[in-house]
Amino acid sequence: TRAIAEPPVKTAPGSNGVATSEGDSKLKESILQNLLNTGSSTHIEALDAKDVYRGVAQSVREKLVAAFNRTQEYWREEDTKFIYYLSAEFLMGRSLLNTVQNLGLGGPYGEVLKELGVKMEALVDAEQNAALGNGGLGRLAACFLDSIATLDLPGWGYGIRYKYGMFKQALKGGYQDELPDIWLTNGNPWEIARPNITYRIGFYGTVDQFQWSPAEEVIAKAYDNPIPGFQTSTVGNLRLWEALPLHEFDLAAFNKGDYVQAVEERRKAEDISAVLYPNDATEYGKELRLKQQYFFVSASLQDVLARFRERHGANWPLLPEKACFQMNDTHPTIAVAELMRLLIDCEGLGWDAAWAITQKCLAFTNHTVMPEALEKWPVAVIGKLLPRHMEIIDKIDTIWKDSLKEQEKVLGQVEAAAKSAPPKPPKAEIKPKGAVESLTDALTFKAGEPSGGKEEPEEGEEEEDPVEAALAKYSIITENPWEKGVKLVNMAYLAVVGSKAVNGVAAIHSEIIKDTIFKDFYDVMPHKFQNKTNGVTPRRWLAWCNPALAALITEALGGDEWINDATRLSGLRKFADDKDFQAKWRAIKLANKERLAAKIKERTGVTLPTTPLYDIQIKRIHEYKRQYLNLLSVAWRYHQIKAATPLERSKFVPRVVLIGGKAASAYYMAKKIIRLTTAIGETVNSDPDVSDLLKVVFLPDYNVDWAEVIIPGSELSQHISTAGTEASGTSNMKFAMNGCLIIGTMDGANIEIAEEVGKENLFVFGMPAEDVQGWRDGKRAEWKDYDPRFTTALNMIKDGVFGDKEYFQDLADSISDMSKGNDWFLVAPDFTDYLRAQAEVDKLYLDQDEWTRRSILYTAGSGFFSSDRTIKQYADEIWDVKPMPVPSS
Ligand code: B1N
Repeated sequence: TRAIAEPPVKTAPGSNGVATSEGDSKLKESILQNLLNTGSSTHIEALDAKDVYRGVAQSVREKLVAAFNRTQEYWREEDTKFIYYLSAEFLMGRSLLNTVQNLGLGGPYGEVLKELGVKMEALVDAEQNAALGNGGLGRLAACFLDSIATLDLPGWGYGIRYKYGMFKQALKGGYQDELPDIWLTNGNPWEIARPNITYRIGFYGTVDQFQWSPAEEVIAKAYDNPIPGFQTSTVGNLRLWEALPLHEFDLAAFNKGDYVQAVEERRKAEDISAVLYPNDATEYGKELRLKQQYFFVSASLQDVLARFRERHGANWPLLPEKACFQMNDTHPTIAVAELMRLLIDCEGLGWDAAWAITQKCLAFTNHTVMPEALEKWPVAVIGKLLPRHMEIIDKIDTIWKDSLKEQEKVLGQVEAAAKSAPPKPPKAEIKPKGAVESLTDALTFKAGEPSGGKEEPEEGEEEEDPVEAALAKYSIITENPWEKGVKLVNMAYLAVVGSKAVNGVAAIHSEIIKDTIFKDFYDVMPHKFQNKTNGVTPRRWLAWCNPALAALITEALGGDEWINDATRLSGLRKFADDKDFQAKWRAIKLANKERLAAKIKERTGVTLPTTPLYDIQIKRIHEYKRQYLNLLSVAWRYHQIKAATPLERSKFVPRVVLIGGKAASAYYMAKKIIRLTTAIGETVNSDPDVSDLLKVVFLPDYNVDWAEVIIPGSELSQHISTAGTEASGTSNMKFAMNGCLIIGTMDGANIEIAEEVGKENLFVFGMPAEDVQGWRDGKRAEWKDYDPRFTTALNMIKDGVFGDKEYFQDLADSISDMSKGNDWFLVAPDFTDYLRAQAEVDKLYLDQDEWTRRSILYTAGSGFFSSDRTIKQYADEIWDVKPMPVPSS
């Protein structure tokens, strides 16, 4: 268990400015006093876990806030350069254990709680998850904050204080049911409300002579969430904004007797920070979402500019030396236009001066090539909600394209275009599903959608200027390929043009974006493009979530320095073949499996054996992540076991297959995948022929705190996206850190994990990214080579072996008969090699020594995937921000 009574590491006294030498008695006093302050009593035995949690959390908060104040005051005095991480999502998870441990207070709190007869684990479970994010992108932002603070880098996160975070997933008859995430009801001891820090945010209205008069205004109010670093007294900050009405109460309406109208404004304003959009890399496009984006971006920029002005007056050219804004995907990219507006309209700068500053202050990270997630807002929507910004974007686009005419490379194209009247583009044909022209199209357009071919202008329509036509591919404002005449703002293009640096999140992904979605931009400004391979914090994702393994690692390495310098994990390599060490390693894995099995029992009622191989796939449910591939192989395994004789059965390697993840609420196929998982589970788990050889369980409501139990207890994890579709993945890194073997495709960060751990130690399968395009636009048409095992497994679903035959029909159809353009994510052609890799898994599991040796090598090779490494690279290569630790007085 993760009782902090036995801290995995000892913090050397004085190595952390927060861990004080104050005795147990003082700490005990503080807890008891805070129990009284939070309205409980000091008769702990009579309190429930939630009450005790609140008292203990308050006592921790006192120490946290004291260090937070010292850090922030010092940084303010030093007037140092800051990194501001702008993100619509921060998936923080729980804070109590992380805060206690990061502050180096695990030992003292453990002692006192023991004395008080309280189990730390019970307190941990009493805390609500802060789930202000969807998945990888939001959790990455949280890991980054941990590393920024740990590395003493002056930096803040900026986002939205959603009242409702990621929905809670329940199962209703095996189907996903979505429930609101009411996470603030018991209060939030980890935030500091800042009623004095407020900004006005405008919407709608008109522009006259560049002056915007918003028709609607709301207030953004700040809440600070201190972020403790580890083994440092630095405590960083996550500032989240809440939306409130400008006028509390419409007295005029009230006096007219319309009470409901009187509170209408309040309701409308509060809507803006009410709920996180639960779409991970899937469709967007709601005006409220754009409102949210502008709301938090404007508040954050106003906040930074206000502090700058206080210090430096109107010396705006100095701003890039004091602030860098990292835009986490396209969600905050309206920042390009907002920074321009604030500098020009509010601070009185000229266009060129403002543009030079903007381009030096902003940087952009792309996280996906999935076309549905690449935000393109209709000009009409931006024009209505943010009319002044639309003007600015229009002008940025014009000036940008004009500037290109001077670039030699572009000049050539433009001249050529001007000389010869352009050849008439072919009429756009509606191609069969999935047929695309190029890799760009393959990765950026969905099956069945037109692949970008321009339609021939109709009779009487204006012929386009050839120069303009040559420049069209660089346009930030483009025509909607599916709706003639509808203009869209490509937010990623706006970000690329407005930023000093653009990066992808894993080596392969950073290459793909240069070849596909940003190819034309890369051609004319290659210097902007970089890679920053993602990382995860080894504090939360190894040291705190897997205390027993952490203790063994510390013992083996002769110290806990690896927690802040994960590259030292490589020191474990020399223990990989050590049988004693292997036995200890294995014993810890087994204990973690038992802890996981107990959690599963608690949350699902299912009792699982702990001797089988624990095989896990946890991530958002998405067709590109191919949970379907996993399920088909499970169906095939089930079929084989059923068909086997008793003697043959004894040769099967027992497996527990666990799948967890949420489906976006409107994602039809993803919801069917969930139901297919539960349906297979119902059939398999109750079949006496199978008994303990195979168990299939869907883990409902997968979230950060679940992950902290699942990952340490897993032996095999699946990262099996179609090559070229998963930008990076970050759970693969967490699994590797915890010594879990990987079955995966050569996609995202799997490739770099294979490099670090040794490719031969992963179960690698599937076609490489380079082949995907060929499959999608050509090979699929003739391919008839269906693996009979694939057909058998698919037919089991179609024939109703798992029930719900009609319900699964279109799911089955979606991967049947590729020649008709189905199976966009190439499940069928990868199936054979996947089964080959799975057979290797079974075989290796029989050799526990070899399995354990590899497991050790995963942890040993995972150092590169610490977010400390990632953040150092951002700080050096993009942000130019230097560590600024608070001097010990
Ligand atoms: O970002 C992660 C990566 O590790 C994953 O591979 C990637 O899929 C994920 C729209 C997204 N990309 N795009 C999103 C999230 C919410 C939303 O509304 C898109 N998430 C990712 C971290 O780099």
